[in-house]
Amino acid sequence: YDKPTFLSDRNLIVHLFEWKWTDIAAECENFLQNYGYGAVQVSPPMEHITFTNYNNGNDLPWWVRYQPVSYKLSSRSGNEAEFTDMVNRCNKVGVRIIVDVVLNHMVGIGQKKGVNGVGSSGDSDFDATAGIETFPGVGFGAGDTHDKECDHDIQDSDYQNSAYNVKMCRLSGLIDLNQNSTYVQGKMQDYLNHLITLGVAGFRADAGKHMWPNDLKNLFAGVNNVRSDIFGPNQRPFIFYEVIDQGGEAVHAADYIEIGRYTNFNFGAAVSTAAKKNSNFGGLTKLGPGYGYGNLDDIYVVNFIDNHDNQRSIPPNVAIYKDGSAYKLAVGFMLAWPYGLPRVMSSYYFDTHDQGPPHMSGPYFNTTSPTFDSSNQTCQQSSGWVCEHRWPEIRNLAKFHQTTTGAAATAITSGNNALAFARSGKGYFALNNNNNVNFNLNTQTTLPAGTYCDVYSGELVNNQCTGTQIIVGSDGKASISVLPNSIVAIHIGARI
Ligand code: LM2
Ligand code: CA
Repeated sequence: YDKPTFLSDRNLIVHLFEWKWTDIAAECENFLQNYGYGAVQVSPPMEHITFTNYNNGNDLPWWVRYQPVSYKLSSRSGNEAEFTDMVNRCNKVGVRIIVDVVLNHMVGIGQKKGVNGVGSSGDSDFDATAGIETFPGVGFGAGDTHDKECDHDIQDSDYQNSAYNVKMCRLSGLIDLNQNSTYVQGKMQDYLNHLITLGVAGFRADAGKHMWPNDLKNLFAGVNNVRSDIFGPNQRPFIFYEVIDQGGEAVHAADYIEIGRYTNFNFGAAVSTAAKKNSNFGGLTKLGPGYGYGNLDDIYVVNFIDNHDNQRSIPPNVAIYKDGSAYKLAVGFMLAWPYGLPRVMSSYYFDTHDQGPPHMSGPYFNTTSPTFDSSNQTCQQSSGWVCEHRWPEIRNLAKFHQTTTGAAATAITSGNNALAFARSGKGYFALNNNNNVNFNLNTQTTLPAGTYCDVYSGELVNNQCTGTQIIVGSDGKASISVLPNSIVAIHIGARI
């Protein structure tokens, strides 16, 4: 489950948070395949709650996606036919689909039955009244939950003291499922196998921390291999677990590494702290296994700067799209430094925590599509989508990530709030996190002689650099001057 089921030089995930299936299909074809993105993490595709009275009927929060009503593929992002078309079209251009699966729980206690938006079960409406808890759309009842063991919320102190309560009690009121039951496992296996039959590559297991690793092991053991016509013979799905473990808690990320990877929140925290100038960026040349708590071996971690949850914290303890160059430096470093499997966040603009994705007025449920600026391929702000993954600096570092696949970091230079390293024979990366002084290098790049385009300030277009040019001599050396709060990155895929 550790091994990404992606094309071998595309070990990079982009989370297209709340995107519609039709838009993702087009994005795979028109953009992602050209920049080394290997997989899309999609929002949960199952049927979820809806309601009509939120924010005076003008919005529907993003978090409805984390309240499953059934495992039918019917959601704000689209229906089963659209989902299937997306998987097919993305696979065709070598971009995989990773599904966010919500297996810990169903809806929140007390969520009203009889929802009447798109995605409701219609004739199989659920009832989430405490003690009743029936979900005819999937076939779960109160006996399939952890109510007997714990019928109240996880308390803050449980995170320090009780792994049992973290796994058996309700996560903010959400009806907690018993993954130890073979009946419950069977229903979940049906769901996961359905997705595999449609051609998905793997799963992000939501709320992984709140389920027992041993139950997950048994659950996934009953899940089929991914399709051999797409992935080759005998391939297991790629799986990573949402486990927030930054130390000092009862549940450890290390408990999950036998059954897949975990979301390494320690990576984004360390890089963001440096990017926000609260620690020395030069120290990150050691970021990897053993760097600090939770940074386990390469094959166990999915790394990211921010995710859809912590970008909404007030104030965020990580860098996010609102941080401008600090964010570009953080994501740029993640994409250049060879550690773990990186995931790029792609957001919509938001002002408040709960705010849903861009949508039509009137039928609030209808998400609207991103629109693109034809001159530079970015998303138009007026469409409401940020599309960090299309920002020139980030997409070109994504390409750097692809081009340098498998090349070790060598010739590492650690400066004061600055660092630089080669990706042996494939690329060179230098980052300056100072406000006032340039970071000047006269350095061995390990690259063949030639004229390279800095892909942070520009790119290679019609055999010319639109940004800075860097000349590498026949001895592999180059003079590089990195401006304050900036990056210089060159690679063998962008050479004149
Ligand atoms: C996750 N990872 O482990 C997701 O990344 C995170 O976004 C999910 O929480 C969480 N697990 C559960 O799937 C979000 C959101 C919560 C929201 C839940 C359920 O952060 O605020 O809770 O989804 O939709 C909401 C309300 C909360 C209410 C609950 C139950 O905010 O006040 O609790 O629904 O109705 C009474
Ligand atoms: Ca649980």
